[in-house]
Amino acid sequence: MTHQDRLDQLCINTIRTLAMDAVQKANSGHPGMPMGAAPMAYVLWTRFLKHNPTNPKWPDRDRFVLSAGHGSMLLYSLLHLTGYDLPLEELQNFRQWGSRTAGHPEYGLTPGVETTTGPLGQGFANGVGMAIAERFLAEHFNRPSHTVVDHYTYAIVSDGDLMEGVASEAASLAGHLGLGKLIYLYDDNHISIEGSTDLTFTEDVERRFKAYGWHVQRVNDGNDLAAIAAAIEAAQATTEHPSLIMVRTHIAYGSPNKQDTAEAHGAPLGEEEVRRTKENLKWPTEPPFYIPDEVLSHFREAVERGRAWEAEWQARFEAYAAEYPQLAAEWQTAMNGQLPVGWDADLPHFVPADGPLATREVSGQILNAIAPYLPTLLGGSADLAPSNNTLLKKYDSITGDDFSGRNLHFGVREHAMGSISNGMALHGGLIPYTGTFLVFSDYMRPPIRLAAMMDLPMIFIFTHDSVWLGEDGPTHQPIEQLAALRAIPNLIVLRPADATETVEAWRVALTHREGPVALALTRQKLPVLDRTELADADKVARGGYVLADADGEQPDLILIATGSEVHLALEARQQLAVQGVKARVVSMPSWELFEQQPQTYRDQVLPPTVTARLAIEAGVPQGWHHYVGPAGEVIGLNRFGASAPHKTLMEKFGFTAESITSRALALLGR
Ligand SMILES: Cc1ncc(C[n+]2csc(CCOP(=O)(O)OP(=O)(O)O)c2C)c(N)n1
Repeated sequence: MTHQDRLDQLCINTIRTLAMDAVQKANSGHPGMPMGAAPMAYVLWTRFLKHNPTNPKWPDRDRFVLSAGHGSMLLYSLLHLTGYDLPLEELQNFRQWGSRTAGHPEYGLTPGVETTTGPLGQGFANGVGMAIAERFLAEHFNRPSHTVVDHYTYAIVSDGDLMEGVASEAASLAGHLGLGKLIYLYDDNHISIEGSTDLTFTEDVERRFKAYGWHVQRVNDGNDLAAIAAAIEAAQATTEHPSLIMVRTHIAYGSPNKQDTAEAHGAPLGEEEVRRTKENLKWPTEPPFYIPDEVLSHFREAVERGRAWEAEWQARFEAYAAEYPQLAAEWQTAMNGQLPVGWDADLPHFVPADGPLATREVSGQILNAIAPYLPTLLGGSADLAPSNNTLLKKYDSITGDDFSGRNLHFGVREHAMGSISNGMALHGGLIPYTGTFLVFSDYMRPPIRLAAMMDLPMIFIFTHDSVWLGEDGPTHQPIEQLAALRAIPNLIVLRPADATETVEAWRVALTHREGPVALALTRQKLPVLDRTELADADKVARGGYVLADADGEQPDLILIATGSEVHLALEARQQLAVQGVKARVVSMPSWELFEQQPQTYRDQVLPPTVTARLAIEAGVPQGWHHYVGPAGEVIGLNRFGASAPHKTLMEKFGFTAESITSRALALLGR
């Protein structure tokens, strides 16, 4: 054994023992995965990963995703050892209240964590998004002999990751696009929670990934550092295909009784087994969390190396900025997540004569009006672009050979579309958007939830937002989807009532940077409301506003509606006026934005003294009682839809001005 070999072993065993000790102390967690995957992680982090521990946000760093997020102690050990702002006490407080070492890696909580992982498969797909972002930004910003975007995206993925459908969707697209700078290490340990992967996972992963168009290699011994390094080098040299390196590892490597068993997956090894494992690894049994000095100083070389890398990049960037000042400024704006001044110069303006217009159609006009001002606005649809109106008409499609276009085609892969777009947002520099039917938001729920958890400024476009899509019938008609989206904390759901509100909804979507926005847009045409008679739509940003009032007097009744039901409420208001009933119409495009308003504003819109309230929305009534109160009622849908023309459905389901009027009169006891 050379000195270097001995040092390598010490470093790897440090990762293993830190994981064992932290899980043991927390009495909870997953020791096995970090113990098995430590060698590949060590090789990657000390010999390949271009990162700067003292500036985790250096824009051109390599991205590293621990998709098998349950092995979080692997990542925390690496972050601590290589010199990120994650002191040893944080590792000793693993999984405790207030610590920065949560059970699964959390983006925004721990410096150096690139994405929140834990739900298996998500990290896999996030990495694909990061690699797409890198390639798009490189294409857009790099110039001959001026390379400012040039990095790899690495991940460690597990059996569970590869079993999840979302990984298949993402792998298929990554292979199709030939993402050569995407390199995944597969922790092929043959164990998941219920036991051997022989129970459920016997497919030929190698041939599967080759079929997707990936470059696949095998490392038969997960402790063979030279073989791991050689495979990573070969993966880097493969520029036209993403790479999967299948590394045969052993869960809980070194544990005399738990290695290669599912028992080591998700529970502490136990005091006694920890002791025996340390003995087996020729490690001092005391103290816990022991880090030999030479190990720390070896890992900490990452700090100087990282500074030098960033400094070298900074010099490159300055030379670039000198030659291309405008591009450099554009880059800065994009990377800072800012909108260029004047981005909204060409936002369309609508008057009633422009209508009727479907809000999806208006959304398409808006996208095309802002795209020239937002060079890194990048998105697409899951094969529904013509229906979702997500196409940027003046721009080409992105293909495996050419990333100069602006239209991404996700294929029929909603789940991966969401997760990949999250990865694009996490990378930075892009404004990602997605498109599909509202009913298929169910297929995207995991990434929407994670976007909300990570405060990602995602824009999720959902069209065909109600049963009024008509003939496609119940399978395509969203009923509970609005309620389901509203249940996600930190997600803003916006359902604009007409073209003008759609413009304002998009304004919110682009300027809201602290979390995702879901736009619910109609398939069918709606009248463009007459803003000379009604309130301005700029109050969309307040979530709800008085659209039409009862002529300065206290209203007898408040009609609250969203989206395509608002114009019906306005018609009902007129019918009620004929009957001597003074009704106020509140347009409520977003509950979440309304809830953020001061109580005084909310009370102005919904005066507590007016208890006769009727909410109208073509979806489950769930949640509306909060706004209509005990004396109010909801016109909603408590059943799945039906296949029929939309006008027929509106009559059958009681969504006409006449039926709203009679419900209102009944509510008032008339
Ligand atoms: C979407 C999702 N489903 C279920 C789980 C619960 N879970 C955590 S790890 C795991 C499987 C573990 O197998 P593997 O990925 O091979 O990890 P290893 O046992 O090698 O650590 C499961 C089912 C999860 N984290 N995410």
